[in-house]
Amino acid sequence: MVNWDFTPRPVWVAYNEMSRLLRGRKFSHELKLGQGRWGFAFNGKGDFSGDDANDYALVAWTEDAILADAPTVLNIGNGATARVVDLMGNSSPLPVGAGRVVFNVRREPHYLVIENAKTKPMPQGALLEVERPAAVVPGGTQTLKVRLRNPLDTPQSVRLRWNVPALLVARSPLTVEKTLPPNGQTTATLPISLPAGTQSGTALQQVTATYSIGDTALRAQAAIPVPVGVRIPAGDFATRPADFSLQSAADVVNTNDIDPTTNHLTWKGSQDLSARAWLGRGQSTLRLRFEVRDDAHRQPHAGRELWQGDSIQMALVVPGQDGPFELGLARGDNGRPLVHSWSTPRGYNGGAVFRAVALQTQRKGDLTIYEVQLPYQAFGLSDALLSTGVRFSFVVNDLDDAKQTAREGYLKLSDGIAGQKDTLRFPTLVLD
Ligand SMILES: [Ca+2]
Ligand SMILES: [Ca+2]
Repeated sequence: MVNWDFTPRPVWVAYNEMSRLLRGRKFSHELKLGQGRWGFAFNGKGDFSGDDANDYALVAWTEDAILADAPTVLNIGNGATARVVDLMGNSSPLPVGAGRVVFNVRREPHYLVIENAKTKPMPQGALLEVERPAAVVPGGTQTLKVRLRNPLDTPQSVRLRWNVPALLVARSPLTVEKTLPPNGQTTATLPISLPAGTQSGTALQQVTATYSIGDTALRAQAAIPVPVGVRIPAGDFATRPADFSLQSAADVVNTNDIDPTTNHLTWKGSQDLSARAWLGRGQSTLRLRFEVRDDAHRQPHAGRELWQGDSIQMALVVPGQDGPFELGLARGDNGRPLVHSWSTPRGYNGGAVFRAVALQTQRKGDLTIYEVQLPYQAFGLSDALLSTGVRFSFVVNDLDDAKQTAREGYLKLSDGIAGQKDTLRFPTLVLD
């Protein structure tokens, strides 16, 4: 929790806040929030906060990295007060309407502090629930869907407002008003399209849905990340620009800067590690070319440990298949091409898949070049599927220091490969 010179790391503050809110309070109950979401309630007078048996401190978070917002209704009774507190101790009051409060359960844990509760705070479901959206590609349309609830025992007129980023075009009105029966629910949809020829530059566009119930203080806001498809033009790799270029600090993940003793392993610029990648159709194959600029080549590993050395880690999700292909591509310290299959969709054999991969590597100065061919047959691919769209991502792992054997850092096209596995974070590619 502290650096070598006893200055605090952020976790010190988070631990301090957890102790301040929870120490001395008794565990009361778990909040049932649905799959991948966790919440726990602590009750009573604590050592540093809380006055009596009607005070609660709740903590909740979700493990879903993309659809993070889950605005949850809790019944706490009229006259109760509520405030939300973040990990760093920043506190803001939450409105209480009709004896209820809306607590947005997010990826980062937050506390809900309730004073003078009239009832044990129990979740009554999501006020606004988002369905995971499919990707929209240039020239295409997708429909966003949310479920709206009235948690009250009286009919309510409810209002939903969509906020759509400039890149996307909404195909129906942005404000919806309806009357919901007591404890009723309904579905609202919004068709959106992406104009043909759009170059988005980002894998996700964020639509926001804001929902309010009658003249109560009950309102909820949820971010809806819409994956944006990337069009991959046809043409010779040598004469057209790269489909992906990872050159800047924003593309790098390297955590060696948290400790001064590992400072020499941090990313030092594009000559330390940067990459360009092309994709295209071959003779019944998906062709890929990666050009990696890397100051020192080191790949002492093989098999499932390939990711610890200089390597490409790539993943591909083909529509209709159950799970991703995840492959490692490397040039060994002896110059040999190395391939590993970490994961295949159900029904595919990892050994057959990695034997089908054709990989050639070259090292020219500080460039490592990977030429890859993935036969359609081995990967369940077709020309038609590449036109419909496949989800794809890669990371470029870097190992330089002769005294290290573990990956120092990596470049990422997107989240979802290194760190938490989540193929929904991959961009969708549509090949010409
Ligand atoms: Ca390097
Ligand atoms: Ca290296």
